[in-house]
Amino acid sequence: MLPIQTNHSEHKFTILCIDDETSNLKILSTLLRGDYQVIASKQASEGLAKAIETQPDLILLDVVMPEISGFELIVQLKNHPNLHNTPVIFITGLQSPADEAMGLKLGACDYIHKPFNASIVLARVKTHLEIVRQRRLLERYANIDTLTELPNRRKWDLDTAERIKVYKPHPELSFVGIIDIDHFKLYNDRYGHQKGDTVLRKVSNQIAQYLHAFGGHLYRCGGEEFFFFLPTTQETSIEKLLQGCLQAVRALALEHEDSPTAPIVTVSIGVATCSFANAAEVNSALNQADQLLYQVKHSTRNDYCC
Ligand code: GH3
Ligand code: MG
Ligand code: MG
Ligand code: MG
Repeated sequence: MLPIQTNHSEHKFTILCIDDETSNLKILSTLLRGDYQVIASKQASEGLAKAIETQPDLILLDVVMPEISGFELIVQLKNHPNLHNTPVIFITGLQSPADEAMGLKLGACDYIHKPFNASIVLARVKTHLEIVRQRRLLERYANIDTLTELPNRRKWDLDTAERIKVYKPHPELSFVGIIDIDHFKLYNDRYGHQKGDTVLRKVSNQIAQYLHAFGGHLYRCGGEEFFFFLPTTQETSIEKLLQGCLQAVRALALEHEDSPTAPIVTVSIGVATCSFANAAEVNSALNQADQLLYQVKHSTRNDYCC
């Protein structure tokens, strides 16, 4: 996840300046380096390479350059999957409304005329970086469940799409699974919703930590239901790994006196293999995991099925 920077953060925003005139780069660097980390590039192609490599937070871009124009370069920047959200401000001697309109149409967030006024550049840079900060904050909150602080269902969908995108033929099989707390309604009835919330937090964080050690990720996808992704396990069999997961929850020894399963909080798990070839395959694996979870729920609970 992207870092969230604030004006007070020790980690400064990075600004990439691309301009074919050394004197412009020097003035911009001097102007900005007090508050920001500045990277400068005299050539458009080198600027693109630096943008890809450093993923700056903002790009200041000249238009008239010998090799590739700023108008051509912004198209490449906006087409790059890791840069399409990076704000670009044109700083240029081209002053006609038609040029300005073109720059904005191509995706620039702002357009500043040369010779530029230092205070105006600083003010506009600050404004656009504040928008960057707010967008990252929103992105982060959109992907996190506030109670458990685990990734949420939306993040599961995004990560699943990403896994499908990087799918290559003959992948190693990985696993998807569903975990559900046993007799949780009875827990709430006996101990109250607030203590229930605490149990949700403790149990889910324990499982997330456990799965993390095996390269797995846990997501809160329903009230007391969690999806997980787990890569192929080389050293440990999936059975052993799931037994370890159940044991990690039991080790918390959270009292649940009304549970017909055990006097402590337990969970049940359904797991299926998945190669992430396409969305239909993932859905089918999740359905299978759900059915296997259902089987556990209708036998002993506090167990897994795969
Ligand atoms: P089973 O073993 O079959 O899963 O039984 P269960 O009682 O856990 O299953 P059921 O689906 O009937 O109940 C789920 C309960 O989870 C009901 C609901 O009150 C509780 N729950 C869901 N979300 C939250 C939450 O955010 N906080 C708390 N405290 N309880 C929640
Ligand atoms: Mg120029
Ligand atoms: Mg449930
Ligand atoms: Mg339950």
